[in-house]
Amino acid sequence: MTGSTRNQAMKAFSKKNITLGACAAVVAAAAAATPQTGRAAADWPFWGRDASRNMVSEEKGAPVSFDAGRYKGSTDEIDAATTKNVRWVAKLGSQSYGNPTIAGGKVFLGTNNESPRDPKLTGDRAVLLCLDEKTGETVWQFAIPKLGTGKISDWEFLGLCSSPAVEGDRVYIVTNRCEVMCLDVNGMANGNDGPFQDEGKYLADKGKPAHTPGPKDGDVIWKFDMREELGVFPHNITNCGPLIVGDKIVVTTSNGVDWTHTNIPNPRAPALCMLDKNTGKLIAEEGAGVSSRTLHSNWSSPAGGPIGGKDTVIFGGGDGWCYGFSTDTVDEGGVKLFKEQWRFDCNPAQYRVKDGKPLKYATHGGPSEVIATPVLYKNRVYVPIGQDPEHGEGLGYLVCIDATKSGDITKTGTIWSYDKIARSLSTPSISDGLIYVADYSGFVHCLDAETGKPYWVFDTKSHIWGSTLVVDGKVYIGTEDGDLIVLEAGKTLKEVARADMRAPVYSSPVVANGTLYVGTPTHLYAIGGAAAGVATASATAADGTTVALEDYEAPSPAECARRERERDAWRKRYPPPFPCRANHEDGERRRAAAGKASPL
Ligand SMILES: [Ca+2]
Repeated sequence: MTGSTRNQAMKAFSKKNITLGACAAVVAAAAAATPQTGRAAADWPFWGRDASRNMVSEEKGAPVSFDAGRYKGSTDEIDAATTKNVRWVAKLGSQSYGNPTIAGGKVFLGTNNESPRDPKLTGDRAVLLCLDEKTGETVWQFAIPKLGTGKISDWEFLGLCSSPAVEGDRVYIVTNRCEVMCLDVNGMANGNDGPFQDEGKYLADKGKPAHTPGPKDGDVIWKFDMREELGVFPHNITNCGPLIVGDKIVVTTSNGVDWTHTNIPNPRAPALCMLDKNTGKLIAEEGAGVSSRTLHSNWSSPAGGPIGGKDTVIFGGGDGWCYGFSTDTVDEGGVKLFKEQWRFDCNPAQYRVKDGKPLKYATHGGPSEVIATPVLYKNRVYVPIGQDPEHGEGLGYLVCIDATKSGDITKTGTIWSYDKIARSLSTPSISDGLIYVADYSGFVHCLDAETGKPYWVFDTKSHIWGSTLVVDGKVYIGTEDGDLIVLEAGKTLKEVARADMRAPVYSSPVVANGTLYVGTPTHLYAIGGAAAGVATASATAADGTTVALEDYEAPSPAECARRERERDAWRKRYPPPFPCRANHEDGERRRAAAGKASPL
């Protein structure tokens, strides 16, 4: 990202109303499933639910009928009485990108400090929130100070981007300060567990006296500073949903270019590292040279699982290649490295070189890195390429890789590829032989997972940052324009429902224990969930009914206009970090000029 566009973003958003194809807010469902019939209820403890990162849940009866409610007057507080089937709404900061993870009766998620929970810890910080799964009330928070580098390595107000990974009584994150951190899920309430004991000093602003941690503060077990220990130069911000493999934790470093966007300050620093999850000690680093070829940054979270009986880490590189690493290590001059099994260039040759000349990065038809998380499914890896949303729209590519091969498998490992997808940040979902994947230009694609044959493309008419969730025969996707759209899973395209979230949905919906979680930058909604035996917060909530599409009454023009005003007010209060809307208009112009309404 570059920093000069913030004001333009504000202008772009205040000038233009957000127009949507539909104003439907109370969403409708054709299926008669109710939360009470929920089965296979389970936690969602990691980014992507498990190591394969395939965002498919086995739960039944996930909520589709709900209303996100109205703001109280001109405030950004949701009036609970106006919500429908919403169990609780938690106020977040002003920007939240990562997903909530749900485990052991708690909900963990990252945000910034624009709704400070502790009057003693104010100012810009990245915040890990731990909420009660039943009530949404704050159990504890960890409000991490900024690095002070500005946009170069810890962009103002972006908050904690990492989706926490929870296992037992430990929660793992990668902080805005480029640290891997292990915390106690119980926070300070049960005492200060260690070895790390310096929370008070850590939480204090530079030059200020140490904070006195209380029972509502987070409790750090250990931390590993990737800038100090590995010489990482994070570009803009550090992001990663940590991967846990046995006793090891694998994380992306976010090493990348500096403010010039042409210089890589440390091309020898790894893009990926592996630590002992119990001690935080370094086990191995990536030595494949990813950083030296990095186009922008390394933000893709690792996936993993057994391939041919061997624990394998799958990594989408900032160089646009995808890698399979064994968790075995090799010693190279005293440095322990991941053992590389295979590598695959996810960019087709024509995105790299044209007429013998390398194509420039960030141009519409040039090469891209991997930001989405590769998905491991039946010994195959599915991964799209994409770029920072600030770079706008551009050509994408989706590949299906045979992960059982070894060496450079760009030529030999392609099972199929698909070029009708735009740049994508979205992690695919694979279910019943079909792959669903969204792109940044706003299209959701459904293809045959075996052959790559496309079945349908759905235009959300908005940008998409987040990923699809498949649950109970439905595909959920959130959009930048603030819709949560529900499509029928299957070879035939059908829109089932649409909810107006009143604010952009940058994150991905997840489902845990019968509850659907949808996050906007400012609020986290826990939707439905009567099956979990939870008290309902609003008068109309969790009535267990769904509204059939044909019985659904569309809101009046006056109500639609009111909602538009509400969205506009939200966007004026919380302008995005760069002109998203202008980017989308640019994409629409390109498609119109090419005479294409859809990429197919
Ligand atoms: Ca503790």
